[in-house]
Amino acid sequence: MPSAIPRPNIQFHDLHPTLADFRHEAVAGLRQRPRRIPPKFFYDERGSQLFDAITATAEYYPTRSEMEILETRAGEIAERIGTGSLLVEPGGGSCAKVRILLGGLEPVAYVPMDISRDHLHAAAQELAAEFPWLEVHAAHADFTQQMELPPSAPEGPRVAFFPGSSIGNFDPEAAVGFIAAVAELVGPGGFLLIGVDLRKEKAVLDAAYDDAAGATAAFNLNLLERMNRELEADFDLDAWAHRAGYNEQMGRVEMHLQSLRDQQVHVAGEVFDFSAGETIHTENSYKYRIDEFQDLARRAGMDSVGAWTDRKGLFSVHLLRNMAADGA
Ligand code: AVJ
Repeated sequence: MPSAIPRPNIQFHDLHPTLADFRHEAVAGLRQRPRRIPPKFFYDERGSQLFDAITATAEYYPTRSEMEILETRAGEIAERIGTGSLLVEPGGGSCAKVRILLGGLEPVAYVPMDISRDHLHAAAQELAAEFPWLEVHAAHADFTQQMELPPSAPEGPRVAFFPGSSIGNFDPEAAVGFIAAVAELVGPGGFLLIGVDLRKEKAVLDAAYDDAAGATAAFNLNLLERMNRELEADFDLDAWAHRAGYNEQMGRVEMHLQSLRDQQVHVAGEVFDFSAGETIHTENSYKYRIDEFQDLARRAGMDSVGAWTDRKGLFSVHLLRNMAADGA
């Protein structure tokens, strides 16, 4: 009888469930000057929904541009990587873009890692049902803290997938550190397939991060609502505004929440005084030219073995390889 039931092709692993310490990091960030809260805390259930709404706006081009590149180049990418790899996706909680790659890549297993546990479990379950031949090892982890594979993951040439220009949330120095950590994870000969948003005209970037329908504003303001929900905070949403824009000098879009008046707010039992005009820095989204990003990757020990853009030249996908000699 048990032999008639197909063995489920999915496993769940809790690697570092306690590291997502919203209370600690939010309060510490609000005490700083300028005040800041790390963007990884955008993604509670509501935040993940609001991000999906952003990707559906006309102004936010990254998602559809990257999909175009992956769809057009999936064959080429699979040819350069080869089949039978262990495919790892840090932050891959929605398991969405990887579908484009699975048919051509035929990995031995797929390991999505994400800080958002319920989101990850639901998406991984759906993926495992859709691809019954694929072993899925869903790892609940904060990859910004530590990158490690679940011990039961099978062996195979390792490929990391980091789409969406999530790399843009890191300062360039931290991006080098992240890519170096990925290089170590995939080992000599291992690959990183990574989506990177390109520098471009300010007007296009400003619109992409302040869409007319207000999806991005709602996404940013949800951070205050999340503190109200989870940290016994009392932010008055009418007294805060979404601010976003391209800082050309720094090569990044910045997002802030701006206090519209002098006000006092309680968060996790602590009192915070905000003056009118004061901001909380909530996100940086760095943009890179192709050659600029290749230089950055080389500093992390990875060489370019492919770079593609969409037809409009808005977004790029890089294939990088750890060129260290085996055993080095
Ligand atoms: C998910 C970090 C790639 O920077 O474009 C979208 C997040 N913030 N709109 C980005 C985001 C505002 C997004 N990343």
